[in-house]
Amino acid sequence: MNQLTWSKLQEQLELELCPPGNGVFTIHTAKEKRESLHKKVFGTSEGVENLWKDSLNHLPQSNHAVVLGICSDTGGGILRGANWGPLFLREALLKNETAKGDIPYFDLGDVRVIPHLLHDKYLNEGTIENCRKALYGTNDTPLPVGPLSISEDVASSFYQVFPKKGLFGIGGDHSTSYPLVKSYLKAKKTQGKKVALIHFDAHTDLLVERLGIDLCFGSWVTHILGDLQKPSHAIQIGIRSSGHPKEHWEKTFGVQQYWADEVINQGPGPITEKILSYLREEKIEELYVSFDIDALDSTYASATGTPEPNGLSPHDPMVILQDLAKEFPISGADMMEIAPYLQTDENIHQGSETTLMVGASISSFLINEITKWTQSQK
Ligand SMILES: [Mn+2]
Repeated sequence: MNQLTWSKLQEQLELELCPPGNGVFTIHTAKEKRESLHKKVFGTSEGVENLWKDSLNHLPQSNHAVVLGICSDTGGGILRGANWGPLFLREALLKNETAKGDIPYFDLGDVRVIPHLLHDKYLNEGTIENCRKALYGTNDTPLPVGPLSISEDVASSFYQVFPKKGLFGIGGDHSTSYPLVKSYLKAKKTQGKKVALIHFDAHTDLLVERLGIDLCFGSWVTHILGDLQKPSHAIQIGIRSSGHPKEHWEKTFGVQQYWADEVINQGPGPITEKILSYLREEKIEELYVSFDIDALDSTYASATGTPEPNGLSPHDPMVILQDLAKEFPISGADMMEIAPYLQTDENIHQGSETTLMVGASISSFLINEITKWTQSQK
């Protein structure tokens, strides 16, 4: 069954991905930021393509969390700009790392993104052929072309070859969690592992479709529920912007929700206790954490497509995550919807720096937990 070998996967990664920070197709925009990232990762900003390919040789030996950037915001649609999340968040993560070699994760690189595409199922054959030529130089390949399709191809191959490694995805709009979570859940099912999804967000992301599109930032959760053992293994925290009350979502979809006002009024401790006792009861073994930065109040997270007031403080998810992780290992996670060029609130001075700083501190925690889990796997 497990026919995919590391050398095949390596070929696939070299075709479907590009060096970290290069996922947005541009020459000049954010060039300095990109070069600065490359200096931190590779020690130079020259010849990065080859240095990145060489770096992939070390993946099998790595016992760190593996980072994958998905610079796509095609699945968003209110205020765009989350395509810059992977470059800027990495920069924020490495702010204090000066010399090459201190990077606290293994960087797989970025998905090669054609910014007009989403998923291959929305494309006709002619477009797929053209885009294959553009990305891979030939039409004679079965490789996918849309960012969600490429991401799912990469992540599912990754888990086939490395079932004991964990991915940390950087989006991207929240639709880019769909391929990450989908492939994670399928891999865990194959391994016979019982897992839960801990989803921080101001929104439920539980539309069936939005304007006819089923895989977008507002609907991705709906389409992974069937891959959980029970829909109640999806636990959503921080919800506050919704056209329906909590009961509607819990009854219609079977998910569990803790709205932002519950977390604020009861405190993160008691909420975590409830989640923990449910996870114990259900004999959950591992967690995937999907974090939409808009779960945080807009004073902390203004650089995002749909900032929302009355949200969590950065302290709340940290308390919840730290307490959950003491008992349930986090074996996969992502940070979504950070749009560093968006300055959505003029009253917040340097809003994108704040957003990146809090996004980086939560991401560091999650990356570190995935690394701990990886190192516990024998
Ligand atoms: Mn979301």
